Amino acid sequence: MNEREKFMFDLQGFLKVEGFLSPLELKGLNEAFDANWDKAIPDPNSHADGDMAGELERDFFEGMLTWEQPWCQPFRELLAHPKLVPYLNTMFGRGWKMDHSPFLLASSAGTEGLRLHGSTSRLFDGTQHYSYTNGQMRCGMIVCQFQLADVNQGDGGLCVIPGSHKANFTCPDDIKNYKSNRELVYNIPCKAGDMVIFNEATIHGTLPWKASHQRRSLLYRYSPNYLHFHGGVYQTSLPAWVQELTPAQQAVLEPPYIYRRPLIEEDGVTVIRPTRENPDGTIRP
Ligand SMILES: O=C(O)CCC(=O)C(=O)O
Repeated sequence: MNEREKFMFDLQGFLKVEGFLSPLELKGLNEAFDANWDKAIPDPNSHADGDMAGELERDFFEGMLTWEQPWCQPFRELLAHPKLVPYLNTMFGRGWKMDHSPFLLASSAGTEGLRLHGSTSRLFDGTQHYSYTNGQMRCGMIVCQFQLADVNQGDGGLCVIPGSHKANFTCPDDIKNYKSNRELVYNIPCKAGDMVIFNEATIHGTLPWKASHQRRSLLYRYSPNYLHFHGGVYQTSLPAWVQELTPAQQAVLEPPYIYRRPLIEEDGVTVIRPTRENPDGTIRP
């Protein structure tokens, strides 16, 4: 993560990384969805009031890590992607984990949005926050959104209020439902293959989808190594299929804990196992 990207993420509470996915990775992910479209379910988090409303609900997919081969493989490759690890190491410090199952949001023209939400800085919430102290960024949950189709400005989809991760006052309801002060809300334009990383504390949501082509946004959420944000079925040991993954990919799926937790190096391959003599897993010359 370079100095320009650090400046932009600290300032805005989100960052766009252009061309994150290679054309081959993008193709593999899209083909996996094309082959499994029957697994779509209606969005379980639907909440679109005011001008976020639409005639259709978003399509939602999860559980892709356990789809049959070869369809699960492109999703597994993203878990500890060597281009992603430096961003997570910078935003969290060393030690982070996947929060819950990756999921896809898909929309066609006329699909509703999602009310703006985000914890800001108004109240202390360790699961959704941003701070910079002693030369280190710290974040609660981070969302990595991989765009599998173009998003032109005005198409709809992911939107943010830039800088709102540092906001101190309550966001009024008529801004949250997109009825007022629309100029505050930025619909991030992307090309297929771009990634947007945002802090869950940044006010964000979904604008109704207007484009004639389909929205396809794939979301991976990561949290600091000691916490788990999302509810649902919570596992304290790894299921058997995780043995099929690389050591780095397995480390990403470990439950929340600190003591002797495997730490992933920036190459996305090397896993450091802290010991009694080296409890923080620091690589020493
Ligand atoms: O990308 C979107 O449509 C919104 C995602 C969202 O609200 C979230 O990840 O909390």
